Amino acid sequence: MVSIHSKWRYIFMFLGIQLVVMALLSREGYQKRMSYFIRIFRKTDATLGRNHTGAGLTGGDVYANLSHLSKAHIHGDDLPYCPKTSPLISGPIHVSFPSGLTLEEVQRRNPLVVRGGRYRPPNCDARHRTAIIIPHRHREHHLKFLLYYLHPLLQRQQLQYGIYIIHQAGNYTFNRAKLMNVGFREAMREEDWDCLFFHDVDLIPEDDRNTYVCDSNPKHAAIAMDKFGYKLPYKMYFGGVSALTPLHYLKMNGFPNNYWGWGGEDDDIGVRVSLAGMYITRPSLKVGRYKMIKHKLDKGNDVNPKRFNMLAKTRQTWKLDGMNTAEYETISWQYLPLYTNITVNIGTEEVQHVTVVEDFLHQKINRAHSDE
Ligand code: UDH
Ligand code: MN
Repeated sequence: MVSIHSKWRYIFMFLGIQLVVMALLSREGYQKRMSYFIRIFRKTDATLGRNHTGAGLTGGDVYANLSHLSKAHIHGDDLPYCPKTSPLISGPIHVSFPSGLTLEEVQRRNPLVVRGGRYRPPNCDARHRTAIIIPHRHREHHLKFLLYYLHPLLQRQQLQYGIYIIHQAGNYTFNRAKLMNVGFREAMREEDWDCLFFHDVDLIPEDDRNTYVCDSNPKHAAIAMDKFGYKLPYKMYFGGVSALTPLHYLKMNGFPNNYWGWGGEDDDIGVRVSLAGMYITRPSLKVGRYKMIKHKLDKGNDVNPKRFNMLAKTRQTWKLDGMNTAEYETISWQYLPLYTNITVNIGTEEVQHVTVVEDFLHQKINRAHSDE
């Protein structure tokens, strides 16, 4: 028989445990603590890279499913199509930034990637050809990590792909959107890509179900970033990583060329999508997750104070400024082992301004002629 005394003891103990659990759950960051405990129990699972525990918890090793692919397979004409959903996809990926990583190590771990950062699945014919366009200057450290995670992720998705770094030459103010226009033109000049991913260098995908394939409308892929609490910051947000077909890109006249410095250009691009009669598609919050490598605002990329005024005029400017007016000078083209580097002189604000104004006048004159 249990005495009344010890009965109460059990009741108090039970209530006490409940209180501790409730306190844990109600405090900010409880997910982290819970995932820590869960990880202890699931340790063997996680190291195999087959962790399906869902977003928010730990992820698997991005290289886990790739070791059986080998150079022994030869790209022949008679390869079957790859399956519609790749069997190599496994879900959440563990992302961390070990200090000793080198490009040589990334190269060693990606033996099937060829000159210029190209890849084709060795044992099936890819259903999709995707070019990754990355605007870049002085972020070699971030690039190394992106390549470490992106190469195996794209291979897991059985894509044919190529990675292009569009490197802005000189020290003049950075211009992210104009570099994207350069990337589009140069990549399409080289190959008939059916999808282009415009990708910040510091965003690391955390789930390989976020496929690097285009939709019927422009797709915003980086929907849940850690820096925004894994939520979309606002409905029209189109920054970080986005995917467009060549047709989408041309329909909206590409990206603006005249946003110098930080901010505004991604919203301008989002507005262009709807002005061109399209809409933004997105993966689920669970899948479109990215970690941003922490950094400060770069030298040469000060916040652009004109961005709000410019944004207010997108409706008037999008046809006058974009892919049709992107002027630049390619300085060098290098096929490196893990990517193609295109160094480009994109000029300065004044030059571009004159071009846009001239273009505007030309159009006016042409219109006046055609009205005659
Ligand atoms: N980029 C470069 N070099 C530069 C500037 C930008 O490569 O000097 C590229 C790079 O691909 C980067 C992208 O442009 O990922 C976007 O620039 P960003 O990373 O500076 O933009 P973000 O919105 O900046 O991440 C936030 C400013 C951080 C301030 C943090 C203060 N707490
Ligand atoms: Mn950033």
